[in-house]
Amino acid sequence: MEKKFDFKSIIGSFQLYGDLISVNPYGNGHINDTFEVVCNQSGTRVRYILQRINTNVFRDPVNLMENIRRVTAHLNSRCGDSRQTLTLVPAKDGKCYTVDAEGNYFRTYLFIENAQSYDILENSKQAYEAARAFGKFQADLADISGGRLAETIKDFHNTPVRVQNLENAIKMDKCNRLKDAAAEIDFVLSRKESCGKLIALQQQGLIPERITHNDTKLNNVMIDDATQSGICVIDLDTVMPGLAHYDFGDMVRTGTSPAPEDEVDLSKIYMRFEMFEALLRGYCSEAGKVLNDCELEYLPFAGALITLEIGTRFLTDYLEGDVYFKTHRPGHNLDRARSQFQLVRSIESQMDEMQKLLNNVRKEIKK
Ligand code: ADP
Ligand code: GN1
Ligand code: MG
Repeated sequence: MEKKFDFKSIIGSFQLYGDLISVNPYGNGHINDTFEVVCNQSGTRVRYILQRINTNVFRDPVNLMENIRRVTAHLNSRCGDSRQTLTLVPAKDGKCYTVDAEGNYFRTYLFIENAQSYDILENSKQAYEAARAFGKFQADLADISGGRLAETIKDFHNTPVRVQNLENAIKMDKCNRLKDAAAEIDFVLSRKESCGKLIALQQQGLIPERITHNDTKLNNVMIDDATQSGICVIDLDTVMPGLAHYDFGDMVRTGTSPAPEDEVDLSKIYMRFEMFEALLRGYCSEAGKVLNDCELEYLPFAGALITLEIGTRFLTDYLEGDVYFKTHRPGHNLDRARSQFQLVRSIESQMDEMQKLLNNVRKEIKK
């Protein structure tokens, strides 16, 4: 990581005790900078997670942190276990973040020990558990008090707006990359009509706004090493009003393929039906009680839509010159877009079976 920060002073401004031993980059996130901080507290090695908020992406870090403060306080009042809810370490001035001399915003969380987040799920038990944790998260936040949470990114899951952004990027072709992406552009534009489906259902009053996580990538849930249960939902920057489908859809995108998000060998990318089933059952075991019939009906569709949407965002970023997502090689965003579209194909081809399974699960919930 080429950026240099004055970690001693940043960490010194939080209510952390003991001697700082090390600070190292941590995790595989595409947006924020995450660091593992190790301190020596009277002979005990204690770890924390320090994050620099990406303010190019999150323009209003103060309201973002206020959302996170409210959400973690609410979850903590439900279950006071510091391994099951992220715990913010306060700064010495009482705020839940600090700003360094260069204007970078940092926050610190207690480190959740003896648990992992997985980029690729290894088995259907993990899928069930991760989805159950996200479903519980959604259900637990249904009665958060204090007014509507701030929208940390406007139109974050507004798929028609995401397609419009792609069309703008096509018109500009700033980096002369259009020539490499014709097939991918066709792929999105040929599905344009279905992109507004969920928003239309919401406008018709058939599906309600809820508090959703909006970034339910499967590596945003910690799985306990000993029990393999999904213990804690993390990465709370995008917790805000949304639709249940945004969360379930992104779980299908990230939890069903055996290959990574940027796999270049497209033959390795497909939706494992047993993982879809585990996600659906895990999610519904907690959220099923609150979802209405129309919400349930569109869960399989959400898997295809959100995968198409994130692929569209990768493609747009490729055309715009890789300005949003962190990239690690030339063409990285285009590779990511291609892999997402391959997964969309696979999800679409299994839609009938997904719908059949959904009907069974729905009957089980109603019993
Ligand atoms: P990003 O927004 O960049 O994805 P995350 O908040 O998801 O950042 O953090 C990146 C990674 O750091 C996670 O995938 C997880 O492995 C690890 N991580 C984040 N918070 C904690 C925590 N409190 N305890 C342990 N590991 C954490
Ligand atoms: C980003 O922060 P991270 O890596 O969990 C992105 C998500 C995308 C995801 C694709 C704020 O998530 O929307 O789905 O990359 N987060 C933001 O991997 O844009
Ligand atoms: Mg993350």
